[in-house]
Amino acid sequence: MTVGASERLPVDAQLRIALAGLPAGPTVRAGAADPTAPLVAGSRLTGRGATELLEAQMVSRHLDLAARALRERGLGYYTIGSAGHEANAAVAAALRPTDPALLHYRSGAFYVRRAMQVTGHDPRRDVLLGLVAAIDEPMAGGRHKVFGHPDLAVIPQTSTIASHLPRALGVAFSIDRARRLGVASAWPEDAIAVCSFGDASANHSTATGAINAACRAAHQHLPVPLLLVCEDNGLGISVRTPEGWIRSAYAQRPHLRWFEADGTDPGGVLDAAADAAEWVRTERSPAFLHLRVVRFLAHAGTDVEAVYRTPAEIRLDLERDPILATARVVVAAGLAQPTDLVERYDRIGAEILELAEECSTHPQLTSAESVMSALAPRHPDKVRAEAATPSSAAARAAMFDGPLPEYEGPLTLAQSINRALVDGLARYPEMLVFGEDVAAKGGVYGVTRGLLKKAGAARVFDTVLDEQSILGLALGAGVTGLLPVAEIQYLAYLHNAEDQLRGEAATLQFFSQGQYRNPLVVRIAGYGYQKGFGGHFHNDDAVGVLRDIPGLVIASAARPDDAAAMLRTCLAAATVDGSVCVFLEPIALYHTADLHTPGDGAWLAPYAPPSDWDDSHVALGSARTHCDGTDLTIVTSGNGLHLSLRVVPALAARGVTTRVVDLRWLAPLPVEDIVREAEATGRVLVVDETRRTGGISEGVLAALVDAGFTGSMARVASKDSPVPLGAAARLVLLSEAEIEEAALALVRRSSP
Ligand SMILES: Cc1ncc(C[n+]2csc(CCOP(=O)(O)OP(=O)(O)O)c2C)c(N)n1
Ligand SMILES: [Mg+2]
Repeated sequence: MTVGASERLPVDAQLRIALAGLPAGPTVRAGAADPTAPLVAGSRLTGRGATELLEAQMVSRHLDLAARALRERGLGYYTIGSAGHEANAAVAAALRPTDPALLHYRSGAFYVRRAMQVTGHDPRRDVLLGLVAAIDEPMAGGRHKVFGHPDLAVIPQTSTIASHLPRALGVAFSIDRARRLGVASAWPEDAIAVCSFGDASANHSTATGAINAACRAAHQHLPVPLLLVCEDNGLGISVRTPEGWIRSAYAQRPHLRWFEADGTDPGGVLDAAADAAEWVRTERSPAFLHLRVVRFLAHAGTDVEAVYRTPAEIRLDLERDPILATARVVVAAGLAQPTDLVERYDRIGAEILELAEECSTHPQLTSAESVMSALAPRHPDKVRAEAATPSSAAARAAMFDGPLPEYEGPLTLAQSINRALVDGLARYPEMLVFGEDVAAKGGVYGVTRGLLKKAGAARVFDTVLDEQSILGLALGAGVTGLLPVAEIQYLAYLHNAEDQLRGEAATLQFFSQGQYRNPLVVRIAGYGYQKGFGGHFHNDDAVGVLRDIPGLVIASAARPDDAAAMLRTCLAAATVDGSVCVFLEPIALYHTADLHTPGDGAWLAPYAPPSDWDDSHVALGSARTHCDGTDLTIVTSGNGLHLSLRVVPALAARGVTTRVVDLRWLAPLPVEDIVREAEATGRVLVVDETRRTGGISEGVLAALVDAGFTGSMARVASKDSPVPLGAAARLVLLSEAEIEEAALALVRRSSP
């Protein structure tokens, strides 16, 4: 049996009948018509354009049919199609193949039409290989069915609806920002970003936030060349979009130019898309193109639309087939006769089925290693070399515009991070620092103070108060070639935007085999111990949501000397490997100077400049051991380091000598160092300032168990509770007394 041997689906059968039944057009007179002339005066649709459009639409339709046929035989794994949406091919025709595109999962005809603009590409093969999860699918390599290709400037999307809009905003913003900064960009200077999505998706807060951010930027006269294309089929799976809703929500939106077209009018779609693209390209301002389309073949292969739609409604849609609409134009122009089109349609279908048959034999991924090979590449030697390479003395001097930090004397954690950011700005002309209140105010805690003045408003700037847009900006900047250092003001405020890290940032290399990357560093102030101030949201320590994101780097610096070197390492890892790094900063230690006694200055440290090979870099996943006791190993991080080191003398007074391991990286966890230091004493107390559940201690203890550590283990952690205001905060946060008590108990119970 061949792939397509089963009965024709109604949409397929109906289209063939309708094509055959079109009234015959004028006789074709070879060479008489100019293929480059408009078919209708004033329209951009030419004879050649209409023929190419029809070709792309038919190819896309047959790819959907092949997806069903493959699925039926258990050879394909994806059936969400583009059938009914093929008017989007005209949007591709109106754009340049170098305009970065972030596509809706029903923008298949766009993808096909764009591939036709670049010689040597076979979009049929790309899509079919995706459907069968073949290793040689050019974008995701068998990890997902995506529309994406590095040669076509199509950035692959995950299937979380609307999650690509913040990145699209970021790409649009970065096209012009890269030009302004004079740094290399992945896109031409006059490119525009195009982003398609469904009508139901247009309601998602991720979408509305990104569109709002684009409009706000345009309001500020910032260039945001973003073409938003809403492919409105009136449905979100089974839920109807109220008639006229998209128009009423977006047609009158200030700073968002409105364009619209009906999918059954190919010339109209091309003209509207071309007008919109031209407007966005020249004005560098966002536009919204509303495409009215229909959805054939239900939501996906498993969706029975008869449950929520009437047969009459489904039948009526068939009359609005965009392929039939283009065919009408082609026949009416004398470019082909109806019988030619049926023949062409069948020929394309047969070729695609044959190709599908061949693609279905291609191998899939066969090992966990090969699946994960693209997730988060790590080249520690290159990262080390990159981190240790200073910018020129002149560049540093110009950027610091004052004494170099290595001559400033001992610095606090906040000061060290600040100086490392300045060094980064000197080293990487493509580096941007942005977030809420980071510019003029210099951050809530002064960590970004002075950066605006030093690096200028093009590189250090405040953003809209929307964490999804902040991260989206970073994602778009990263994929464009910039080095974004975004700030999320508090850990609690990452959570509303976390999918931008989880679903988007951390998966891009995975779903593109590293052909697209979004290097980025997200600085987040967090953790507790702010002496009762701020309540839960300013003392949040929920690191579990980060620790379980595959491939994410999580830095958690407690000391000023570690912080500068770790930040430098994150910038280097982002540059070398495209790493996605979260840099957690303990607010309570920002301005801490002392450890044991007031005035001891033991929490201050001199700044190691980037040229100091040993001190200027901290390898990912490497811990630091303080003290060299032999009775007990405390494993900790963040505020836990400060608390634990303060307990060391008390333990010594009780005859227990301690070594304290600062994890420094919560991911990758420094397993080798943990195990070595555990073996050194045979006893491990994990001191976790976060939570008993979902915090850090579970991972550390599991790593010790996995490594076969047979010594004694215990843990102390903060309570599984939000942090209350005032003195009550102390009731749920881990205390020095608890650490001391747990340490002594562990030593007691494990001593002969
Ligand atoms: C954030 C999120 N929520 C829910 C889903 C499940 N889901 C997939 S498609 C879809 C409907 C999308 O409708 P629309 O945006 O109109 O696109 P269409 O499929 O109609 O083209 C839903 C709810 C999802 N993918 N992502
Ligand atoms: Mg829809």
